Amino acid sequence: MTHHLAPDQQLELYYWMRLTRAFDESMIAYWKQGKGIGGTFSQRGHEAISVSAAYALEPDDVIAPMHRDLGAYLLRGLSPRRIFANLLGREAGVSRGRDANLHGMGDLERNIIGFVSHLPHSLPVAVGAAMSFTYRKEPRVALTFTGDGASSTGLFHESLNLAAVQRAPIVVIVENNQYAYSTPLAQQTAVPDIAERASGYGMPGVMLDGNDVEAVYAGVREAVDRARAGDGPTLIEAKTMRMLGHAVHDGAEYVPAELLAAWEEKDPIRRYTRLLLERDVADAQELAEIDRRCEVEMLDAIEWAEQMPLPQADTVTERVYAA
Ligand SMILES: Cc1ncc(C[n+]2csc(CCOP(=O)(O)OP(=O)(O)O)c2C)c(N)n1
Ligand SMILES: [Mg+2]
Repeated sequence: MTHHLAPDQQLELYYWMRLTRAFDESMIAYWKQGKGIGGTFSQRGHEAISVSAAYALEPDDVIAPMHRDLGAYLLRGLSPRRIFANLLGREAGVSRGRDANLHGMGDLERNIIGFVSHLPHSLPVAVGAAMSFTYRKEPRVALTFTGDGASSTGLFHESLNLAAVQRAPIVVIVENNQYAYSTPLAQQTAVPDIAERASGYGMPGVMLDGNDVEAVYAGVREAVDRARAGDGPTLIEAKTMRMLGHAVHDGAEYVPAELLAAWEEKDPIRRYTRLLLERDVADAQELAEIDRRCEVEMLDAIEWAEQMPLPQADTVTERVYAA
């Protein structure tokens, strides 16, 4: 392996994936009790991608996550407390309760660009950030994510074309989860492997198993190193499956049960658990201890967020247009 992960790093990846899953499960259960207010996008199936991509960056690098990248927001230092408070529209939330959602959760002190929209409006912003690093001769990299559906929009093509011709230090990850809301991949593009499109822009295209956390880490790390060395952008396609509906209100009856069952076998956390046990990096009890820690963190986050006040009405126009 080009980039060897030490045992403590492997356990860190496990922890971040577990925390992401614990957050997702708590958030969904909370909404199903009728207590949530904003849109709730399931993360199940995306944990390995969001966590290991963020793990491959330096703190100075800029990241522009999307609505299925909770793992990246957490790993980058936004606490479960602040994110849950955001989902409850509280002043203590990341966007000060301006959007009770994972949308707009930027924090420029942590080099996180707030999510602009799906389809893929963060992409040109991230390309701009990458180009600014070149102009200023800063050894920094930008990384952003987009969906399979978003990869068929005009803005995706324009952004990648510009990134390539400018040799911008950017890594673009398409999280191919087989669906764009209710539209299956085959109905929105005739290209089965989105990574293939990279040659049309003049950049390397890399296809990764998005449910293999170490494979994603290695692939992203290589692309990040290439960008930092001045060798331009990379398009990465990480294949996974959206295991739940588009958001909590969507029962996703349109997804064949056999497809979900096949992907369930490849669940990124279960797979990594098996691998860590096989390698003797930890025993079952140590992993269960990490799981418990995540549950405790989530209970604390929810209890804290529920006690936080809503924004004051007279501050409603503050920070609407800029962070
Ligand atoms: C400009 C715009 N059009 C439509 C929407 C509604 N919308 C949000 S996500 C989505 C589907 C996105 O699919 P994909 O890019 O595959 O990402 P995924 O949700 O599967 O991760 C749609 C239609 C939007 N947010 N913005
Ligand atoms: Mg999709």
